Amino acid sequence: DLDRAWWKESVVYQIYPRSFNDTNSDGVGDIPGIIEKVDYLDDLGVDIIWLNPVYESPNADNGYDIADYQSIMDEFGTMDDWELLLEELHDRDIRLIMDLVVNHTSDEHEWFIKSRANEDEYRDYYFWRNGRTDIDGFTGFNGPENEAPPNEWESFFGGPAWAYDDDVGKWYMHLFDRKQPDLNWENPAVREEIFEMMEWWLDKGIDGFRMDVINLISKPDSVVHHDPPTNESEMWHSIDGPRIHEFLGEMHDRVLKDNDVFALGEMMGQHMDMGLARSYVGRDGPLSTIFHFDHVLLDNGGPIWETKDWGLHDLRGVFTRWQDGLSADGWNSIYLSNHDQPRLVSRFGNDDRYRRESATLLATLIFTLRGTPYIFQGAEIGMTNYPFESLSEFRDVETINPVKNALGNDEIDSFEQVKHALRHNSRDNARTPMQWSDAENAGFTDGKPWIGVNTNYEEINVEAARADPNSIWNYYRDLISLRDEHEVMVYGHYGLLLGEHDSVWGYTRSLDGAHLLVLLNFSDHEQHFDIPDWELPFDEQSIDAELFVCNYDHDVGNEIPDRWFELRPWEARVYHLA
Ligand code: TEU
Ligand code: CA
Repeated sequence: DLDRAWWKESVVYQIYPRSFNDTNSDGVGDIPGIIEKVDYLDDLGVDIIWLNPVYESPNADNGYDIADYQSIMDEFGTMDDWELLLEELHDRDIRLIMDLVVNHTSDEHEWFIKSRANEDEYRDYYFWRNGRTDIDGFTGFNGPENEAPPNEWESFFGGPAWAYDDDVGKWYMHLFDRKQPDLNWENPAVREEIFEMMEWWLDKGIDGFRMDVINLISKPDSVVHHDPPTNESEMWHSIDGPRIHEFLGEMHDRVLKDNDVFALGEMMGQHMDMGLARSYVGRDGPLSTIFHFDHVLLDNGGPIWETKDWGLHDLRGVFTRWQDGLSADGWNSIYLSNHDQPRLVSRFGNDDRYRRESATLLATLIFTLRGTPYIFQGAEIGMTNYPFESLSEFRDVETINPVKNALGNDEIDSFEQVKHALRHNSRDNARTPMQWSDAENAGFTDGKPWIGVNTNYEEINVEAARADPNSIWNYYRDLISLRDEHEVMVYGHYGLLLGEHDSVWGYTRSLDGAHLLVLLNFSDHEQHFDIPDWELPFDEQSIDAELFVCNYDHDVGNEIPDRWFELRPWEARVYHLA
């Protein structure tokens, strides 16, 4: 019993509309620009589009600060444009999931405006709390003199997680930017509004939601009940908070259960317990699958200007824990990049000498682990990080705010000091425009792009990639169609091989007597190794092996050479055995 679902068999393509394709020359991508590219998406072979927020927003956090959940941002087009996009996608059997951002709204949302105006009904839509006056000389928080925020929580974007409002005379909580006040899910009226809004979108015909930071919606008791001030570490109790199962369960019963939807939850935190993970996405859980952060926190985690070393052991360890943890119950999401992360080939591969090889190796990983695979726009042509030279080139609050704060309080001396870390970590690496061709601005816009186009667009672009049979693009396309044809790629059981190897990640996937043998060389050097036969779930003498996928010229033959292998730098090889 495979516990089949269409969203398990699908490949997701993520579109960041602002940077995808601009049709009216204002330098900002738009929905008509996506419509222009639906044939491109269809050609690539993807099954689901995840669209980053396109709702009305003042764009303090590029659409993650929503002012109206039921209308389209002017810059991106109209509701008619959006409806046409849905129709064009559905005509090609491509499904659409929308971003659901309901941990917070914009401070320009009607609910917040009414809440701030002290309208009774809306007062408790957000968390309004009194400041602290019990600490001497505690100023500088943009509140009244000698008043500190209700507690020491820090926003994920730097600075206190509370902002003072003069009219109300109280502080409101914002785990992200001050223009993103957190909604109070304790209030049943808030939940009702959200569920109705979700139903409204489902009635329009969408196929599911990607739920932004959805495991933050239940806040710790200290804030809910406004106990005396609490310490900073308590803010982490917002992650998987006390009523999270109750809230998601209610959403499931009320909205998700009766619709055949893909419910994808983004879940902050690190090292989630596997029992907890199964409670979210297992057979009886409210969600289909989640995004966890374990692998993307390997190389950072502190301030944005710090990086940490990681090795293959760490990366393989993370994925193996999740593969094993959800093998019998639940379903994984396999992503190596998105709009919040640097480019995958720059981060996990070698974007210089082995750009093609390492980008295709990473694609092999994404499509051969067990779970739903995600492509963030541009990954399919091996787009790289951007060589930022000054702070003025950045657009992202999560980069700019903390760096400005740190410069202000002398935590860092200069931009130069943090330049290399920002080039590595900043979310803006992912947000530079899609490179369509070698025309000016990479064919993204005829105007002035809202953020710089990577200077390598003359070499790295869709047009060039499609024309080259050995390109990263064609490799993605082949893997997507192979996954359609071979069930073992979707449902096969994951078994780790060579668990101690420093550079090679090996595993098998097995389903009903069919096996894949996946070998990935995560290094700039040749690797020679053999696989002990007791590690293999099959007898290689009595089984027919076929070289199924390889990111080098196929001159290695079909045989599995007595379990003795030589892999070239960043070589990826997949054998199919039956
Ligand atoms: O992301 C949550 C989140 O944790 C990131 O902002 C995180 O800080 C980053 O990945 C680490 O570099 C979601 C959205 O994906 C993001 O774009 C929004 O800014 C954020 O929520 C607030 O809505
Ligand atoms: Ca535009």
